[in-house]
Amino acid sequence: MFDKILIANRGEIALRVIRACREMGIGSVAVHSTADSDAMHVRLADESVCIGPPSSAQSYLSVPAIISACEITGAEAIHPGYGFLSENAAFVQVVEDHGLTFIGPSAEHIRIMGDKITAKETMKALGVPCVPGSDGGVPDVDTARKVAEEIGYPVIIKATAGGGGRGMKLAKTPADIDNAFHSARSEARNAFGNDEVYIEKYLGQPRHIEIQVFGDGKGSAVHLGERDCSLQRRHQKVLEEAPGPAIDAATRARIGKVCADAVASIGYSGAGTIEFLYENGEFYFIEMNTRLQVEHPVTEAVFGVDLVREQIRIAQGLPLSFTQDELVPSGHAIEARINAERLPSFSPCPGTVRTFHAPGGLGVRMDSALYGGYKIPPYYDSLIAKLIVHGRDRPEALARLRRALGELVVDGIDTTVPLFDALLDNEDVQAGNYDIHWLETWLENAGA
Ligand code: MV4
Repeated sequence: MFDKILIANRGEIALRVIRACREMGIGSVAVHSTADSDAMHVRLADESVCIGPPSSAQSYLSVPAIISACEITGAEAIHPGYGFLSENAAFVQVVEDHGLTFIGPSAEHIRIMGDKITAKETMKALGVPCVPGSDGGVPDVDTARKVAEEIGYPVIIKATAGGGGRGMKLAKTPADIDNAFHSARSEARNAFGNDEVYIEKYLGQPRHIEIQVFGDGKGSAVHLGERDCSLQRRHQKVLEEAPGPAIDAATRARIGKVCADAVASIGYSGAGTIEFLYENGEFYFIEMNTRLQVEHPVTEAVFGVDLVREQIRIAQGLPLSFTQDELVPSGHAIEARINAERLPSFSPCPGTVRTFHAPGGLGVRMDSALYGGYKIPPYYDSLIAKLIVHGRDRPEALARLRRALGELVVDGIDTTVPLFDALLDNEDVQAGNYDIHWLETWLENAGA
């Protein structure tokens, strides 16, 4: 049993982990930059250590500073949250070399999934359905042209070191392939220091469906259904829901089993998310995330489990606290990601929060590190709150989200709350009728 966990993160996710620690009787250590001395995660943790100046590179991403903070406080394990060092295999190696426990998968699994070509080859070999495309990397434009002819246009060229939408180029016709290939390569070289690329058939109107999985690191794994995260702007998720409006119980059980079996057979440990494009009733694997995700609370709501508690248990070598048969989804959950941004441009809007009042009541969860008088620093992500609602069915969840948004007060800064009010008025959103391009198209039309 861990006595003390260090949380290598800030904001709402640091609070999320501190809360799980407290319920488990485990001490918590917050780390913070000088810009975050007054942050809620510092106040809520049992102890805190200042690890550097405001810039993330010198604080939340500083491996020596974080390892030192463990040594100073006697923390035995590190929870990375999401972002920052959460998918950094070299960091995991350093953590383990210092006799500490990383709360997450092995460095090896992070490395495999971080390289998108290797991830896809691994998943394909495990029987996970993938987007048709090149077998491995594409070394030159002639090979690119050949593969594209085989799978048919349009095609998309992706960087193996990319992910999350970075380093992708679309080729609609053979005339585009030369430019797409060379610009994907050079962008990848500049952005990631790795210019290896691969090709896929471009899917025109898919949904983004992701499956939550959990491995015990000993060859057993379960799935916790899907989330539909199609409502995105510039590869930033805006609203997520579970279950997916387009997914029925039989489909969930089928793709869920494929995913659980895949991660079980590689001996995966901890939380993971397998991302798919879903079009015309078919799933196509694109990437696997080897961390807890921002939108994990919708899964927690629908399955009634504490995923952070489960991560901590697995990291201690304990068994999963549920079997697949015990995991039965109930009702519908929706998460609204509220950012400190000014509409309609979505430009970041840091500043001092004058008044903060969180909504409450039945089926409402607010994950936020905000408080009245808090000064949002300009150095980090603009996410300020996740409002998660749970209802018996989707209409109830939608009504509850509208009601909760009405109770929320954030004065002194601009937020994206008005966007959600408008989305809830939209009949496509009400019907769950949207794909990955819906939100950007709607925003363009709203701006015109
Ligand atoms: C695709 C695609 C269409 N076809 N791959 C963007 C993020 C990265 N995870 C994968 N992405 C895409 N890959 C093929 N073969 C379209 C996207 C895509 C997208 C995917 C999920 C959610 C939003 C998106 C927005 C634009 C493009």
